[in-house]
Amino acid sequence: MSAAPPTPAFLPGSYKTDLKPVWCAGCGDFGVLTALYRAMAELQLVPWNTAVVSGIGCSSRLPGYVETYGFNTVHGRALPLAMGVAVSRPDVKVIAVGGDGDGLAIGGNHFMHSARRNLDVTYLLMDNEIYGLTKGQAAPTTPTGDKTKTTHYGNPEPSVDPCELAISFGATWVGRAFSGDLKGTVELIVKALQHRGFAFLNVMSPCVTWRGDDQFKALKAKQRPLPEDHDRTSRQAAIGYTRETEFVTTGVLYEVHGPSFLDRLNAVKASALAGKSAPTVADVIGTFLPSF
Ligand SMILES: Cc1ncc(C[n+]2csc(CCOP(=O)(O)OP(=O)(O)O)c2C)c(N)n1
Ligand code: SF4
Repeated sequence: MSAAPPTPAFLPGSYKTDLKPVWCAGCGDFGVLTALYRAMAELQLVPWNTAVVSGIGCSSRLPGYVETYGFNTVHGRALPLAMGVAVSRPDVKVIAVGGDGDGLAIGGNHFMHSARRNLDVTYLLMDNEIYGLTKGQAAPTTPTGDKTKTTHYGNPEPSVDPCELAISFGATWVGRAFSGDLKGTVELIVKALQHRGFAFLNVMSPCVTWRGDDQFKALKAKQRPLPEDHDRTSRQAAIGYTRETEFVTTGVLYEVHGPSFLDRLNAVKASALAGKSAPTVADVIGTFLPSF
């Protein structure tokens, strides 16, 4: 008789804290939290070697609900803090989370440069196309023409596609998920966490209070998976799935491998210790470790 499989050390419930989420009933952020618990359990992430970092917003409350080290920082500043943790404690898995306002408006500069640096951070953007916590103002991802608390006659501004921005600035892993699709979101968070370097997952996460039930229904109706033959190493192919209006295509849009920020810093350290004035490109590439 074969032996029973060993019980995993961490179950999804192991990552729950005593805090009860205060999100509105039906908020998409519940789906992201559940998916994160499951993904962490699948990878057996060790709580005391994991840090979840956020800015300010409804979505940014998430670190309080995850049994790891956590920071609920300042609006728009999740990524600078995540960078500090990542470079000072390379042994810690760093996960940054937050809303579209937090990450693309006030924190937009940090988002771009984290992607450019290929920072060793997994970034989960919980995109509800609105400022939720502050009661429904238009955000950078609010579609043009949509009525919000601050755009009574329809949003006159063009919106930004977070995945397009991440790819343009050099992120090495970019995916899109929908929090109403739990299984798909778990799979994508697992893949994002396994990537070495900046992994950006834009999770469409409905705000039932300020965008109404329609947002959930519209996203569900528009969701479709990437075709099997999608070339995820092609920027052009990936960009083709951004700024979509008819569909919300979910999956890994883009994935390439290259030196991460820590790899580059390690190359600088090695050069300095060897008495060289600066690392050569070969020094940096030589330290490159492929993603597992
Ligand atoms: C420096 C600063 N500016 C503005 C605010 C007010 N503020 C708090 S949360 C927020 C936006 C929240 O929207 P988002 O980041 O999209 O997250 P959500 O609440 O939708 O999850 C704003 C403008 C703040 N707390 N600090
Ligand atoms: S206001 Fe919107 S984003 Fe905030 S908890 Fe409620 S449903 Fe979620």
